Amino acid sequence: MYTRREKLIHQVTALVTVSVGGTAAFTGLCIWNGNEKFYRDYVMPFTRRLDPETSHKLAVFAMKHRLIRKEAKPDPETLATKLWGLSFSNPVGLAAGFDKQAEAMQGLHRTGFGFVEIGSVTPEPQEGNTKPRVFRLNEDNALINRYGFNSEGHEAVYSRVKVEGERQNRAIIGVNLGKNKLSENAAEDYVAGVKKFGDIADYLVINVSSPNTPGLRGLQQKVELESLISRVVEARNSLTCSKLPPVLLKIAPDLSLEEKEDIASVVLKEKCRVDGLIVCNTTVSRPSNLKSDSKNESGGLSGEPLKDISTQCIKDIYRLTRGQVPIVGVGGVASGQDAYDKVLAGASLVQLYTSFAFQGPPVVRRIKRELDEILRLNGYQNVTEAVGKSS
Ligand SMILES: Cc1cc2nc3c(=O)[nH]c(=O)nc-3n(C[C@H](O)[C@H](O)[C@H](O)COP(=O)(O)O)c2cc1C
Ligand SMILES: *[C@@H]1O[C@H](CO)[C@@H](O)[C@H](O)[C@H]1NC(C)=O
Ligand SMILES: *[C@@H]1O[C@H](CO)[C@@H](O)[C@H](O)[C@H]1NC(C)=O
Ligand SMILES: CC(=O)N[C@H]1CO[C@H](CO)[C@@H](O)[C@@H]1O
Ligand SMILES: CC(=O)N[C@H]1CO[C@H](CO)[C@@H](O)[C@@H]1O
Repeated sequence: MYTRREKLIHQVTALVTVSVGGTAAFTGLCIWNGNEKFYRDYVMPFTRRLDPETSHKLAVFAMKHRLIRKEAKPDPETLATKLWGLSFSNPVGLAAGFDKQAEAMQGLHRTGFGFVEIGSVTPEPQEGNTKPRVFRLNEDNALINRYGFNSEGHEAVYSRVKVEGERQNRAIIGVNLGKNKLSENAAEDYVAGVKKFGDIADYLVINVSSPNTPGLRGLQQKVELESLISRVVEARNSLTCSKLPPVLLKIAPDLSLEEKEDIASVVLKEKCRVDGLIVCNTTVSRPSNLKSDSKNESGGLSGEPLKDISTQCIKDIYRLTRGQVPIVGVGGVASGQDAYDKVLAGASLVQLYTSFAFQGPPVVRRIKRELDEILRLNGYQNVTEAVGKSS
């Protein structure tokens, strides 16, 4: 019989040998017993010493081989959410970019996420930018990335999603569609994605995340947007599968009010009527209070510094779309209160990435527990009742 402390030491030793011993020793993570403190005090400080891309790979590896305990407790009734004909047992999803190649969906599902968004996936395989391309801003609880959409391409990713889709107890899977860097025509790449993944994705995502194309302003930009979205919606409507997947549009936080108004007015049009908006992507802005050395790296900033920017963006979009288009709120969610703030601002579901990178799997359970408590405390029977209550 081991004491608690001996067990911990054993766990830490097993984990530390990862750096030298490779995969076998990595099973040290297996012993994880759902202990938030263990993660906070040992696992995450350890992974923080690795370069962030390696630590991301290790995390995907752990999830892929399901080196985590299955969340045994069923989600509380308060967190159950129905949207697009799908039944989410909880509204906390994993944002795009963590499981880009769809390798770890089952492990992520077992961790307790209510849904998992894979990708971005581009039609053809592509390498992305040169390394280093991810930076950890430890003092700011933030990341900067300029991955540049490394993707194994439609074919490879499709075959994995298909396997997951045929499982009994499977994750709700969103597929985030990207465009190839060298592609001349973004709409064509998205349409190809709709055709490829339409029959197996629970929802599809396209992005208009680029803040603004220089030289393309006002009316012209709006016309472009309209043409892009209508082509994607039309491609979805012509699918022959039994259930048409909802199409969501992901937007950047770095939009002027005018650009937000344009997007809102476009998506409310009949032929551009998307089923949801994901608000938001990373920001190219750099809030002046950033402390970490890497703050001057170029790329998209995520995590805590994005939190309030994102919540404000959700409020704006909820108001501009008059609550008629469901919103997935994402950006700096790291606690139940953060998730609740997004819901009050107008989000029906939330997603996270950076807090998962910093805190590991226990963050999911904690957010769910806290959100459940906060909802009850405020007299809400479920998440849906609280949507948009602060807007
Ligand atoms: C390393 C990294 C890679 C990402 N890759 C993608 C991507 O491929 N496609 C995408 O739509 N969003 C991507 N994102 C953005 C996230 O999905 C999310 O919108 C953003 O990080 C804000 O959430 P967070 O503050 O919880 O991280 C990425 C984010 C990070 C940190
Ligand atoms: C949330 O509560 C409302 C009642 O306020 C109810 O109509 C709805 O069905 C509930 N949603 C879920 C998913 O249970
Ligand atoms: C998100 O934002 C980054 C810059 O912050 C941009 O490079 C990227 O194209 C955007 N879109 C997606 C889907 O990530
Ligand atoms: C992954 C992906 O396709 N990202 C694209 C998002 O949209 C902008 C244009 O609005 C492109 O520049 C990105 O490449
Ligand atoms: C992209 C960039 O300018 N990087 C610089 C950020 O600042 C550090 C020092 O803090 C430099 O080493 C980088 O070259």
